[in-house]
Amino acid sequence: MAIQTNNRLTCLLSVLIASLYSQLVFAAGVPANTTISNTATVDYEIGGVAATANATVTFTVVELLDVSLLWQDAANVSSSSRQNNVVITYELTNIGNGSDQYLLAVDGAIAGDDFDIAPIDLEIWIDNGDGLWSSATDTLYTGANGPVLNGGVAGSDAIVIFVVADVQAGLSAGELSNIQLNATSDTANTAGQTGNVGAEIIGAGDGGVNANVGLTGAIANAAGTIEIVSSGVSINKSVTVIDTLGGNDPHTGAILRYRLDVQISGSVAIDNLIIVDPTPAVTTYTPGSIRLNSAVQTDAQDAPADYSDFNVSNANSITVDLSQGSAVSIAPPATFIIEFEVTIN
Ligand SMILES: [Ca+2]
Ligand SMILES: [Ca+2]
Ligand SMILES: [Ca+2]
Ligand SMILES: [Ca+2]
Repeated sequence: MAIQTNNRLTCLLSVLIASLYSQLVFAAGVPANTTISNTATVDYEIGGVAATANATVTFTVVELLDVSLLWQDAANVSSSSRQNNVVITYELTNIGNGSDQYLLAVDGAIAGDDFDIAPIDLEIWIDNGDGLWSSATDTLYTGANGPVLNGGVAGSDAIVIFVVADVQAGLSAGELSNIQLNATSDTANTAGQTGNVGAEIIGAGDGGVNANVGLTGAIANAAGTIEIVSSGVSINKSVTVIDTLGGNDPHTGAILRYRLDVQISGSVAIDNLIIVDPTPAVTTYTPGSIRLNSAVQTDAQDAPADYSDFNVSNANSITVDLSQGSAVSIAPPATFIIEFEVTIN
């Protein structure tokens, strides 16, 4: 009878082992390199005497290599034709159960849209955690510094990635360009198993456990779209003559009151908008005559009192920095009126 009981016990444990194995190998939620033990107990009697047998199986969870990449912008990213630093946002997530580093690549030459962006005009940046791109605080991807994400640790499994594009000139409103970001598991890539779903990479997982290439093939890509929108800065210049006799004849001594109407249109914010207007020949600038939207501006370079000057930033010219030392991005629509006076010599 003892032999029969042992056979039965062996059979039960085999089922248990098979069941445990199938669950553990594919349990992405359990961190890689986690040890799981399970002890089975069998109670029985021999000749009326109670007895107990135990059997323990121990597994170490293997690492599953899986990755997800999603485009995050709510709509097409607007750009004017010829604009720098157009930012497309993606989220990279390690949906495996271990720690993995990722190789990143961007492709600006996707077919089936209206235009391509040259590789030299595309950069990949890794966010510092605030979700906003800044060249001062985020990290430029160089090929060797891909993000390390841990799918087994909540909060350490995802990161925002930016593609920053310089869009060329000569494009028309409505034209689209799809920009594809690719992320590849470094572990799968190193083993030459990228895309090989189900491949087992011996000893390549966390802590030396085996790594399995998951259903994503350990590679992901996502495309975001840039859309060209109309945008522009227009400037219109006019002059009023105020002569010394109360009329408007441009003779010696007459005042020329110049007016510049600057208009920002379209849907893309304008940066570094600086207006420079040289004093015409045979005229003399009237000190203290600069007005911006009717507000008096000083001739001195005295920001932040104002951002206008005469003959400081540019020789014998008025200069009005509407972007206030690169601090202000001007969103359309916006209108500025700049006035200044000169006298005919
Ligand atoms: Ca790993
Ligand atoms: Ca394209
Ligand atoms: Ca950031
Ligand atoms: Ca000033």
